[in-house]
Amino acid sequence: MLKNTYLQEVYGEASRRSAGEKEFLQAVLEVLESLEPVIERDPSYEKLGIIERLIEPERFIQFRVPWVDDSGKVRVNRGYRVQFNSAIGPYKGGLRFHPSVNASIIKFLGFEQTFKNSLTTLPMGGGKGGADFDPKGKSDGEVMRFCQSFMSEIFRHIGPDTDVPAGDIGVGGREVGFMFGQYKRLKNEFTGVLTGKGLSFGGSLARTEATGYGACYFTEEMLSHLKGESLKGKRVVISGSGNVATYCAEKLLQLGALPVTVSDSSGYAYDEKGIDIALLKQIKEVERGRVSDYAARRPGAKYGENCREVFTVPCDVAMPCATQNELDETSAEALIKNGVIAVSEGANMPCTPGAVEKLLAAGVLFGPAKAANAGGVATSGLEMSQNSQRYSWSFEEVDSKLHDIMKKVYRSAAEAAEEYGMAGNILAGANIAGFLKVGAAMKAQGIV
Ligand code: NDP
Ligand code: 2IT
Repeated sequence: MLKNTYLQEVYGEASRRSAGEKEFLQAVLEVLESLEPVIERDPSYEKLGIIERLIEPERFIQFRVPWVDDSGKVRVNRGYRVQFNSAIGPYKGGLRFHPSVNASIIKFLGFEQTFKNSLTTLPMGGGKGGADFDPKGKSDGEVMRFCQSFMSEIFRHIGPDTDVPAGDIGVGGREVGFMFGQYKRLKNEFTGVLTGKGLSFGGSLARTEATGYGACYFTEEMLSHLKGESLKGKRVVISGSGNVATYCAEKLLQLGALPVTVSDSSGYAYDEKGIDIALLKQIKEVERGRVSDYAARRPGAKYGENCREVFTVPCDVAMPCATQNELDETSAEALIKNGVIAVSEGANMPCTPGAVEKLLAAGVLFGPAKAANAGGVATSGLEMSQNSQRYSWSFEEVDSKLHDIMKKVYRSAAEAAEEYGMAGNILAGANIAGFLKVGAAMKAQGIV
């Protein structure tokens, strides 16, 4: 609930203008709630219309993506790119290919990305894009033709100093490779216009691992600072079984924790011995299979058909790594009842506002997405640096920079929370810290 009348008016106008864009408005409201003390302390934000400008994308592009399927039939999808905010650097953010993609989803992700990128300490503005294309069940040829058609439109809007897309749900190394090839062909330029590229053509070591690893580094910092604890020996419930979930599980095992679940939209696997990473990668990355295959092939693992029930599995820490609004109040209640001490968001906005409220009220540590999962885009920023230098760093160098960045992300969120009288509220702290840098840059650059 907003108490500040200026912010109430801004949110009222946003609700009118973006009526029906439920995920976008949810993300905006959460940020505005955190910014109340900041706006009240410094009236110039209001006078300069910083918040009104911050919630309105600089540019929103929607386009037709026609492609031909294997049977020769022409298909049409809808493509998007939102260029949300370029105050602190070129637009930067992933592309999502999933049937649920629409303007609201793309705008919520682009809005969040602006704050997340600011928190990384690197010079990147906020952007996001994607299409309502479903790569599931498509052949490599179909995916390639779709990616080429998608790039044939967005190539004119992006560039290594303008806007640098990457992966997200449904977009991994294969899709980035096809899109990079088409960009290079259209522009006759070999530049770092996308991140998450293959290692043989400019990709960064540790980018694949970065989001999951980074989420663990962040959670470790939060547990240590606020509870004097570590991940060692903790049972962890993970949702999702894609890029973020897989490397989150891998790092947890390295840190001596026990990840006991993975899920997809069809169900979840409970593996009390701890997730077998080699088997998970074989099924998900090589065979493009399902969590049900994992459960069937892993002795002792159990399978449940309702993916939301993954959060009923008892754990010390939960790391939702699948999609937005997957962890609701019922899931939060189940986690609290089972004694969870921390929830860290690997996915973007996986916890509903009601769930967050319940977790905070119960004293559960909460690592918000824009801080906890910032390691992916941070390492994309490191990939951009390596591309500009025409050089590449070792895995250890990149991983150690990532680790350092995640500590800084945590520290700046924790310090901002303290500074504004909300010590321990890392959600508010991350929103405030992310905002302060973007807000200062916007003030300095005049009315644009
Ligand atoms: P992947 O495509 O690799 O994996 C997505 C996973 O989430 C799959 O297991 C998928 O299951 C599951 N999932 C997707 N939609 C739903 C749904 N509606 N209900 C239940 N499960 C679902 O994507 P990523 O691992 O890259 O992304 C996961 C999350 O992390 C997203 O929120 C993304 O925005 C966020 N993120 C990703 C970053 C990255 O670097 N990749 C960086 C920061 C955040 P199924 O196969 O059944 O669809
Ligand atoms: O949500 C995200 O931060 C991502 N999908 C990663 C974006 C990127 O540019 O690496």
